[in-house]
Amino acid sequence: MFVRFSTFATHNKTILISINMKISHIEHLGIAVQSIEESLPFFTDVLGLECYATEVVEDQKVKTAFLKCGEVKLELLEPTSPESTIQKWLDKGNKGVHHVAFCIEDGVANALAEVSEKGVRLIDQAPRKGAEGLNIAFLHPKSTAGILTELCEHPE
Ligand code: CMX
Repeated sequence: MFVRFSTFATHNKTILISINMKISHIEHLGIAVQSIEESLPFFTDVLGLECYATEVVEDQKVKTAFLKCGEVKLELLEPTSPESTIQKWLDKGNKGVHHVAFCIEDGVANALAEVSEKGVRLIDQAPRKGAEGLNIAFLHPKSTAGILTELCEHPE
């Protein structure tokens, strides 16, 4: 584990903040759609991205379609039930980018402990299995600048 320090000046004071977790890249953007079938042609036929996999994630009540855009993936999320968090979000008039997922190099569990220590509200108290077999955990948008944030890592 390594420690970095973030510094910023405020009210003429410099504050040192230690950061142990390391984000390597944005793993994917989650995009909520009512219908993958209707939404996919924009990404494939207009943007020219390749849809390389679809998967139903039962416990999240979603069907997903994955597209590759360089190192970053787009994850289209279609609700499979009225109780799906995605359906509830769409029903409130939202659509488009639903969450941002960051790839953590040195463990989601460690990162959860670190961000929790800094006062961030956790949705998942411990990593769980997500789409594509990744270990994932969500942070609540009320403490992440309004962006539903996912931390994820590839299993060993
Ligand atoms: N982005 C930003 N804010 C969001 C949000 C999102 N995607 N979803 C909800 N919110 C906000 C709402 O706007 C609301 O704010 P206000 O109180 O100001 O209106 C607040 O969060 C609470 O929202 P809610 O509608 O009452 O919904 P819930 O509390 O029932 O659930 C959340 C919200 C984020 C806890 C829930 O959606 C969750 O647990 N998400 C993580 C899991 C998930 O999203 N799974 C689907 C993807 C699965 C996958 O990728 O495989």
